[in-house]
Amino acid sequence: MQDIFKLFNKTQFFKSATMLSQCPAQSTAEVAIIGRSNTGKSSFINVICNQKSLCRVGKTPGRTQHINFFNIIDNWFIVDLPGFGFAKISKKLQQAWHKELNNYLKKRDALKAVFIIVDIRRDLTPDDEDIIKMAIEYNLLPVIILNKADKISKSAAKNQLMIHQKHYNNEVPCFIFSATKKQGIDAVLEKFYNILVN
Ligand SMILES: Nc1nc2c(ncn2[C@@H]2O[C@H](COP(=O)(O)OP(=O)(O)O)[C@@H](O)[C@H]2O)c(=O)[nH]1
Ligand SMILES: [Mg+2]
Repeated sequence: MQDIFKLFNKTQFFKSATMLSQCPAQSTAEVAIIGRSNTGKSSFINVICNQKSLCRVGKTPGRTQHINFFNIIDNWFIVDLPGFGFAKISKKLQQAWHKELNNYLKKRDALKAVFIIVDIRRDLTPDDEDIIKMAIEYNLLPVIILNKADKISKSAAKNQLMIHQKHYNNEVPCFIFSATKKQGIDAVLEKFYNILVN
């Protein structure tokens, strides 16, 4: 466990892309992080890498949809996908992005899993559910991260976990997490590492 922690701590920003065709060619295994804006994607990446400012937290997304690649080691990457569900971008741009995302999930050989970051207090959005459906269809592992667990009681968190697990017949791994309280890191990192290795 300590070794995995050390490995992720080495993660560095690699590049920013506006199109998925600009994905690094040397990647052999990568995990994409996605979710509605403000659910804590940037905080999640910072915390699993035990770094303060690898990703900018709380930054209002602009008009440009950036995809950020972080290099864990050699050919392993964490991919920070733009958050969806904010009003600033036009319908047309949103549709274009959905198409691009669909292509990436479908065609990117290096991609192994998609971590969907959600606010534990809220239901999954139709976008979240779409991503999970697409991931399953394209043979990727969807993983649900129930973030901001510090905002509710332990029993309420467990209850939310059970609801999500039941909804997907225990076929989609779900984790209770808090980026703020650094809760749930060990289990999530272990999962992350196993995905990259296999
Ligand atoms: N209470 C609480 N707040 C969080 C947690 N994770 C992120 N936040 C806050 O939620 C806001 C959005 O976080 P950010 O990482 O930028 O979300 P992103 O838009 O999905 O990348 C920030 O104000 C964070 O400090 C958490 O686990 N608990
Ligand atoms: Mg962010």
